[in-house]
Amino acid sequence: MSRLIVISNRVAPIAEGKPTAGGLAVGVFDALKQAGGIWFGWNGEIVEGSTPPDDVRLESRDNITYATVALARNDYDLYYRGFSNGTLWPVFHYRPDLSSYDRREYAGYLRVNEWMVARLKPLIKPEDRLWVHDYHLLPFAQACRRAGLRNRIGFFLHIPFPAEQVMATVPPHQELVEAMCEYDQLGFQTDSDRRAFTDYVRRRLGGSRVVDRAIELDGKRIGVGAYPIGIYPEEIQRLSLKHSRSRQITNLKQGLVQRRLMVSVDRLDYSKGLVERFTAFERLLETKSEHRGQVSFIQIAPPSRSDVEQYRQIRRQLESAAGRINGRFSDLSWTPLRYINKSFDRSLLMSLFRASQVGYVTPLRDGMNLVAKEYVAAQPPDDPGVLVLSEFAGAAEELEEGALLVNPYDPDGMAERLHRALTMPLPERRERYEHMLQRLNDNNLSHWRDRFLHDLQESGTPG
Ligand code: ADQ
Repeated sequence: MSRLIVISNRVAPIAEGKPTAGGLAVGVFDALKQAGGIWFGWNGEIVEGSTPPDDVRLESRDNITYATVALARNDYDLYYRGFSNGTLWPVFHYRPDLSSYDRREYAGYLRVNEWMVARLKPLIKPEDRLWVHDYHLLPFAQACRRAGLRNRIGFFLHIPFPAEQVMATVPPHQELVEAMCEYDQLGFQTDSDRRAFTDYVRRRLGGSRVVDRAIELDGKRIGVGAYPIGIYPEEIQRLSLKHSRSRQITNLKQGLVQRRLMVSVDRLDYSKGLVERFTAFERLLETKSEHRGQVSFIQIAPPSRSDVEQYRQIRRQLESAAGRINGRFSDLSWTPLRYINKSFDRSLLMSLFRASQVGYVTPLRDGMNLVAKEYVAAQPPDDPGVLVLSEFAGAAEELEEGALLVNPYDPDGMAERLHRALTMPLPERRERYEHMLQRLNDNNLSHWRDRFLHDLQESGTPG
């Protein structure tokens, strides 16, 4: 079997042979371990100045070579903080109003992609397959081709692909999509994202033809598919049991007395709809007084990208909303909302999911949202909680029959759904849970990876 080379902006931390994060890290780690290969990307280090250090750090374990580079401060500002997170992230999450564009940042983005290719090239053999991840690296294949690499190259987008008119708000949109067409296989989280992409191509790239699960452009065929990323449900179930008798979870349960628990876990990001979620919770307490004193809502949201202004802003808004809600409704023995700005150990989070009656997952947009899937997998089968899920999370396409879907822009509608979730009878909860668990088992993380790698193998016309 040919080697697999994975390229992602960040290379996941290596801890006792297993990466600690979810999704990308775990899925990719397993694939690399099986096939043997290289995981290439930024190691998180920033070197002051504008000249990046050219050396690639190599570290091998578990059949994987981690090949990492540091970024120069200037490149970090232009490529990562600027174009990737200041321009692409908001637009791809349907927030062009929060996006800013600067030609220098875009030039830096293209330059860093080329610079990364130049670092990686000496490590590549002609028969290697390359699998590139996410929006930081849209032009990576184009840079590879320019550098003379003829390998098969696939790309998976972890975030949504926006509708054509929204994509068109990024000034170099056409260049970016043309660059994406240099891949042999493109993967999206959902069928809507795949359709948004092929729509763009059909309307804006002259001479292209969209055929069954592929695009034909300039005599080349590019595979285009939807590959919803999954989890390992059994692993989550096992993790959720690990802490169920720990002091932290026992104390939490005792502190709740008979109260019902609602849980949300996110990176602190405006795409996750936290302000709207808090507002809907407030609406619930306003309109359904029977829940006052009876329900506790824990929101865990460690800050991310705090050096981007929009993230500092959302943080301030949330602090103010949390203060208002608690000021309005708390009494001496009950605080309705616990808003916690730090990260937790994965197994503790899964135990928290297990201990709660409602998983409240309401992003304004999300590529997939693995928290929704993890919440379901962590539930006790005999007494499962209810998933309240935004219709704009990629996960809604798979979980629509089991979750209570909500529109996060409708606070009254969300409050009604929360009430329904908090009062749902056991037989209905079980039926919904079983439905969702079946879907998660049918499309677990190895399924996601194997389907993508299979289609990559069948795609393109390399050499
Ligand atoms: P993210 O936006 O980071 O990922 P998500 O999929 O919800 O979002 O979470 C990724 C992982 O991080 C999950 O395993 C979750 O448990 C963990 N996590 C989240 N918050 C945490 C916290 N406070 N403490 C500890 N762990 C936490 C991007 C896309 C998503 C897509 C994934 C994978 O934005 O839409 O689902 O990639 O493709």
